[in-house]
Amino acid sequence: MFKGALFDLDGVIADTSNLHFKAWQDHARNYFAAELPPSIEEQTKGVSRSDSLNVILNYLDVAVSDSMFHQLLLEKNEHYKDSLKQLSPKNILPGITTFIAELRQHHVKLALASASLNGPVILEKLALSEAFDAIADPSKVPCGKPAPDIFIAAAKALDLHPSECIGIEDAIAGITAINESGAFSVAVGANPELKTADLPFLTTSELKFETIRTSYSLWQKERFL
Ligand code: B16
Ligand code: MG
Repeated sequence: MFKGALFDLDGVIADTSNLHFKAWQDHARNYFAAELPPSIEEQTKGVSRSDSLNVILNYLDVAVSDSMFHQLLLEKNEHYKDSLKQLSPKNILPGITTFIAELRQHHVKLALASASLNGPVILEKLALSEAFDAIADPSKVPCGKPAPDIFIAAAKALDLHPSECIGIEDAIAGITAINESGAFSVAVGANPELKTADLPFLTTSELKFETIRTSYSLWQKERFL
């Protein structure tokens, strides 16, 4: 049985990933008179703010000065934070409250492994801070997703080895990060590339504790064969 659950935030706990993309989309329109396609939304999911901006500038084939780069980051975050003003427990994705309660009933420890520097504020607004035993700080890890660092840090914050944990993600970069960390990866989302997860689900409402427990046990046994 796993002892820890390492949660991504945007797109797993709350419906905030579209707010990130909306902020980037508005930036692209205002500054570069351009539209960002859905493929860019996918490429920026789970990816840090500055890495996301690099993805967008590459797509637009635009070079900007360092000061402009920082200005764009700052403004994007202000815009994003404005959109969080109304955030409340109503924004928790379907099934997540029950899933978290089930994990806690089974004495599973919970850690946040989000790339977002706004993670602690968002958990607070969702009234979920108390449910989490630890929050891994993305500013303190050497590399962002798809590197495994944030999941390794989250497991460590729970005093666990990653292999004793499940990680839950909606982003391809995030699933790669969990797989590299040595934790058991659970994906939520319809993108076929998420099938590289140990256990993929289409939506958060399908996250079932018993299904995950059974699949994790098989995975553990196979690792030692
Ligand atoms: P911030 P996650 C990620 O959160 C988002 O998916 C990604 O779109 C965003 O760029 C990143 O956080 C950084 O967020 O600008 O708030 O620091 O999915 O890892 O929970
Ligand atoms: Mg995410």
